[in-house]
Formats: sequence, C-alpha cells, structure tokens
Amino acid sequence: MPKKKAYLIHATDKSLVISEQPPFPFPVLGITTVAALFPEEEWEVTVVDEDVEPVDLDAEADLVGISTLTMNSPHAYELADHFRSRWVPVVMGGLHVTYEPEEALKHCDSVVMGEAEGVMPRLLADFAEGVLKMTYLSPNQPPHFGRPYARRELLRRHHHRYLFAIQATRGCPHKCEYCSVPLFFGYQYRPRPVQEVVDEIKEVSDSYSRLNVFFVDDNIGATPQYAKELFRALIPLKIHWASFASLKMAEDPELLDMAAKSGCRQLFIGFESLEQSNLDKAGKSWVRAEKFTQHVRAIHQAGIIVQGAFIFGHDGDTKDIFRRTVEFVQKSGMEIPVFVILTPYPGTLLRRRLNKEGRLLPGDGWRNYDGNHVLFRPALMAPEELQEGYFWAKKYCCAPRSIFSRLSRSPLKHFPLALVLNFSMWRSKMRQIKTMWKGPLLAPEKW
Ligand code: B12
Ligand code: SF4
Repeated sequence: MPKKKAYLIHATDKSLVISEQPPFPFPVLGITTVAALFPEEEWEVTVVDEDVEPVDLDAEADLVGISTLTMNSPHAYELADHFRSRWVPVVMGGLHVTYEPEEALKHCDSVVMGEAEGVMPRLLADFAEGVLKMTYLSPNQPPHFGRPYARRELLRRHHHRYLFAIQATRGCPHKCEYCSVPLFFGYQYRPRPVQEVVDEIKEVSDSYSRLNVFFVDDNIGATPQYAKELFRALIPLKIHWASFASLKMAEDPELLDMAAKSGCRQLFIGFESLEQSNLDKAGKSWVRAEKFTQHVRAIHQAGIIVQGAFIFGHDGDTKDIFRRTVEFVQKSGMEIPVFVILTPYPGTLLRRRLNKEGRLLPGDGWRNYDGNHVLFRPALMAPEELQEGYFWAKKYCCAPRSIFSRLSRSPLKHFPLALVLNFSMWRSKMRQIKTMWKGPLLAPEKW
C-alpha cells in the first residue's frame, strides 16, 4: 500500500516584525516531535518551518498538521482555510489552539489539546477509519515524552546547523500569573531519564562537527538533584549549551559550577521586575529583587553569560520603572537584557484577571501578542506611556555605547560571544522600534 502523506507546518507570519530574533533559524522542536509520532511505515512526512521556507499551497497531502503560537494564529488559520478549501483535513495543535479550541475549529477539522504524545495514536487510528473527532484532549501530561526522538532531519539542513534543540524536562510547579506553560505542561516537573537525553545528543553529535545544544526546558535547574545528574552526564560530551533557568539556580554554587563544567555558556533568566511587590503579585515571591546583583555576580563567577528578561507593565510599575531597570541592567553587567511588555496570553491567570477587571484593550487581535504591544490598560500609566517607555528602554540598551559599557562590567572572557549575540539582535530590535514607533522617542522623565 502506498504511504499516506502528512504535511506538517510550523506556522510563522513573516509579515510580523519580531525583535529578539536570533540571526539563524531556531530548529523548532514542537512540529518535529509531532512528526515523529507518525509511524514511518505508514506515513511519508514533510515538515515545513515557515520561518525559513514558504508553505507549498499545492502540496499533495492526505492530512495537514499546523502548529502555531498566538501571534501567528491568524496566519495559521488562513493556511488551514486554504487546505480545507482543497478538501484536505487539517489538524491543529500547540498552546494557542489548546486554549482557544472553538476559535480554531472554525478553521480546522480537529484540535489537539495538550501534548501530542498522549493522543496521536488515537487520532491517526480515527483518521484511518474516517472518524476524525473535533477535539483530542491529552489525558494527563503523558509521563513519557522524547521517544521516539524528534525528526530533526525533516528540517532544512541549514536550519539545524547552528543549534540542536532538545528537551530534558517538561512542566513547572510555579504559577506565574503571566505564564501559559504550567497549565499546559502540568504543575509537576517531568524529567526524562538522563541516559536517554545523553543518547539523543550523542546520536546526532555523530553527524555534526561541533554541537551547540539548546535545552528548550522552561527551567533547566528546577530540580537540582536531577539537574546535577544531567550536567554530570553531559561533561564527557564536550558540548556547549544554553537554556532557560530561574534565579533559584544562582543560589546553588555547586549547581552553577556543574552547569558550567558541562558546557553551559548562557542562561536565559526571568528577573521580571525590580519591584518586589510586582514579583509577589505575579506569584513569584520566591524571587527576591534585592538579590539580583548578587545573583548576576554568582552566575558570572561560574563563567556563564546572563540573558536577563524584564517585563514592563506590572500593576506596580510607574514611569520611573524604565529608567531604573535600564540603570540596573547597565550596572549589573548582565550581557543581554531582554525587555517585553506584559502580555495576557490565552490560558494565563493574568488574562483571566484583566478580563474580570475590564482592562483588556480591543487592539488588533492575536497578531499583536508578541510581547511588544500594550494590550491592556496599565494600572499606573497610560497605555502610550508603557509603549514609549518600553521602546525607550529597549533602544537605550541596544545602542552600541550601552552594549560596550555593559560588557565592560561583565567577565572579559564573555566579551566575544556576548558582543556577537548583542549585535546579532541589534538590527531586528531597531527595525522593530522604527516600524512601530513613529516620531521622537523621549526618555520617560521628559514626557
Ligand atoms: C524554546 C522557546 C523559544 C525559542 C524557540 C522558538 C521556536 N520557534 O521554537 C525562542 C527563544 C526563539 C522563542 C522565542 C519566542 N517565544 Co518562545 N518558547 C520556547 C519554549 C520555552 C519551548 C518551546 C518548545 O520547543 N517546546 C517543546 C515542544 C515539544 O512543545 P510544543 O511546541 O508545545 O509542542 C507540543 C504540543 O504543543 C503539541 N503540538 C504543537 N504543535 C502541534 C501541531 C499539531 C498538528 C499537533 C497535533 C500537536 C502539536 O505537541 C507537541 C508535543 O507534545 C516555550 C515554552 C514551552 N514550554 O513550550 C516558549 C513559548 C512557546 N514562547 C513564547 C513566546 C511568547 C515567544 C516570543 C513571542 C517571545 C518574544 N516576546 O519575543 C518569541 C517568538 C519567536 C518566534 N518567531 O516564534 C510563549 C508562547 C505563548 C503563546 N501563547 O503564544 C511560550 C509558550 C512561553 C510562555 N511562557 O508563555 N521561544
Ligand atoms: S514563568 Fe517559568 S517559573 Fe513561572 S510558571 Fe512559567 S515556566 Fe514556571
């Protein structure tokens, strides 16, 4: 019997102007993980990441699968409408459609709510029998994920030449108000067996000369015991790696040291706000603002670059928050600051609260859910002030002078990589500010 054809798309709306864009494409893990769940003996699978290649609208397919983030969803729906107009059944999955299944079902035949591992075998069996259901709810967070390995080879070669994406843990026990992850992936950490993670890296490292690994885990050091075991096992692989982590990791010198020894070059860490009251309200009281400087120093001492994320627009933010945050960032010597505007993503406690308080702004729809748009009425500022302050802070910190001044306060050995990373994002940040903000951009104290 000829194999059935699945055409899987990681939808990316190329008309959006995104900042913080790395200079090379990210080897997406969601859709390649879904691809691996199609039995190879029955299915011929094509994967398209729109970030690097266009969708073939005439592609021959028995089934189309689409993965989308919130900001890309209007575009993803257009793709779904197109394939359905050709009578090709469309299945959608990912965080956005999980939280907005009714909206998605106006454009597709079936929505997978939650992790694909829990439901794909059932879905494919139903498809074979011609009885595809409208929704498939992942029963619980499946205890096992990561096997079979994501089918990275289906991405374009240059797509994964620079980075190898992998996931060691899923889930998070915290309840940060603005985050859509725990509800989706569960409030419990689910680590994969360390040996399996190592085997997966080894399997591909045979085919790549030098491996830069990106762990897409939300918090790689969350369970120190597991993390230490993992880091110990990574040492012989001689890889370089980066991941997301919380500031808890900065309080464990042994963990930091092992991370560094195992090849950790860079950690993306949510500082979120200089105001403790904001952290408390966001459900992050376990992060202490007064320790930020100490934490940056500890991570630097271990030899790891800090990419620190701050969110503007918390209820306790007044317009001096922009200047204060910029001053802290510059003084701390953290190599790469990332600023975003508080965004009420679907599935977050924040969205529920702002909705209840009648503070959500009508806006232009999901396309603006990229962390660069003000989508609600801030408590102590006008929406325009939040927008301008955000751009001002971003522009200030990505100016070449600020980059050099910041890096002069960070360890010398970080300088070359940190310089490249800063300048590689400079263009996309500036392009975005210029596109979105017409007119002069004033420092908050001059408003
Ligand atoms: C790694 C990562 C990044 C990387 C790479 C992004 C990429 N293109 O892959 C970088 C750092 C570049 C990044 C950037 C951004 N990110 Co990001 N990122 C993540 C992170 C931590 C992991 C993603 C991942 O690989 N997960 C592992 C895979 C296996 O899971 P998955 O994709 O969800 O897929 C599973 C299911 O969803 C489902 N599924 C998914 N698609 C489909 C399709 C079908 C057909 C089916 C059946 C099933 C299915 O099955 C899969 C297996 O179970 C997530 C948080 C998280 N834990 O998911 C945030 C997350 C996806 N990012 C988010 C955001 C907001 C962004 C940015 C907009 C941030 C910004 N302000 O710039 C940008 C957007 C960049 C872009 N152009 O896409 C949000 C999205 C919220 C939303 N509702 O849209 C998340 C959820 C973080 C959060 N805390 O809210 N990100
Ligand atoms: S922001 Fe990080 S720590 Fe907070 S709930 Fe989300 S994944 Fe967990």
